[in-house]
Amino acid sequence: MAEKSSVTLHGMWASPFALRAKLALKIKGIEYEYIEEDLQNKSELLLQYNPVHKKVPVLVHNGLPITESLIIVEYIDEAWTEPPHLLPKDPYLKAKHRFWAAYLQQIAEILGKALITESKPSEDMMKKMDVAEELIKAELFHNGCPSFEDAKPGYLDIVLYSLLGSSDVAEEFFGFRPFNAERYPFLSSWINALKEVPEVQDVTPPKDKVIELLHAMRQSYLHTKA
Ligand SMILES: N[C@@H](CCC(=O)N[C@@H](CS)C(=O)NCC(=O)O)C(=O)O
Repeated sequence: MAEKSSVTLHGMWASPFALRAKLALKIKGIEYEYIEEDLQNKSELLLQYNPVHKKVPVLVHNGLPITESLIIVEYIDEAWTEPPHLLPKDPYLKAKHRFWAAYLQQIAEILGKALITESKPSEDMMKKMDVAEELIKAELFHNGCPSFEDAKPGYLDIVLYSLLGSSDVAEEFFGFRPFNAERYPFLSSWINALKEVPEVQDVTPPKDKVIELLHAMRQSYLHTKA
């Protein structure tokens, strides 16, 4: 990889998907230019780079656009070959990480819908989380606890954190905890360990600002519904 490559990220400060790209760049130590998009008034460049979905994040590497957050994270890991590596090298382990990332993403989508309608997460969703709690621990952590003292977060950590890292925000805004440490001690301790990582703290948007944005979004949702 040429040293003087140009790297630009189009994001939106509160986007959990843009957070994935920011985390991957930060963990890999890649310098980049950041362009904050107004999602109500998207830049011409964003529309040109992501004509299909017209969404953030978009990573532009030496003029080439890469879209979709998970594809961006994998691209970053492959294009910058120096450690830390975000995905394991072993193909089987890599497949496992991708599998669990997709599973967590499914859960978060169900949770997201429940939060929009302001209904509590269903027992069905909680049971899906029970499966993640039990099997990710057994399969990937050999029943131990995640720790980032000697290792940097990787792909699966990035996905978990982007999806469930702000459950305290959800609790404050919606008035219920979608996700609790009693039922999910492993997932909770994993997220708590991630919250201690400086790279994670650097890119996490401020809680108060996110809550303010959620209030504004709810107002405009109620306004369009009325
Ligand atoms: N599947 C996409 C989802 C990206 C996404 O939903 N981005 C939102 C911001 S959180 C967006 O750009 N929304 C603008 C729109 O829908 O017009 C990814 O993983 O990158």
